[in-house]
Amino acid sequence: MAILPILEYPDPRLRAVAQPVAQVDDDVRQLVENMAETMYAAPGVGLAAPQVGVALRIFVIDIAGEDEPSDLHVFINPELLQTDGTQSWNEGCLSFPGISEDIKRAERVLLRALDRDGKPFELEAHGLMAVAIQHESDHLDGVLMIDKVGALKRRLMGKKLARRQHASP
Ligand code: GNR
Ligand code: NI
Repeated sequence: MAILPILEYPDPRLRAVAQPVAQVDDDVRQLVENMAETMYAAPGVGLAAPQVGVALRIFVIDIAGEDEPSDLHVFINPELLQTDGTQSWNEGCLSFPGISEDIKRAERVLLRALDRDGKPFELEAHGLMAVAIQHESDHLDGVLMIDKVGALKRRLMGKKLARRQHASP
């Protein structure tokens, strides 16, 4: 197991469209384990492979609270089948440290993906789980939080990030 470095905006690797996993083999399972360890260490509620520099369609999510048992979900080659309704959530992103913004997304999603064994499954999700699935799915297509906010907020985000990056060593 290993904790992997998380890429931060504006790293160009966060903008690439990730490729489907051809075969869920031991290398993929090793990557998934390392992604989960990296997510828990951060800590974050989700992590997509492009955030650790791997251009593959994989993400992990665990929305369990601190006082709850962990509940790791692994998604390989996910496909959003349906989305319904709207909700707004104050989102963060490990690739935008120190930033959070209200972002509007679907309230319910239905998706199909492969699990750690390469077995297909479908999942219907609401609330934070649905938000996290959409946030991570966006990462696989090179879409980031900053793309989801209006022009004014985007400028403010840009300034905040520039200030942070200027301040950090
Ligand atoms: O840790 C994270 N928190 C979060 C909060 C609200 C909506 C989405 C997220 S995902 C984020 C981790 C991350 O950057 N995943 O790509
Ligand atoms: Ni993110």
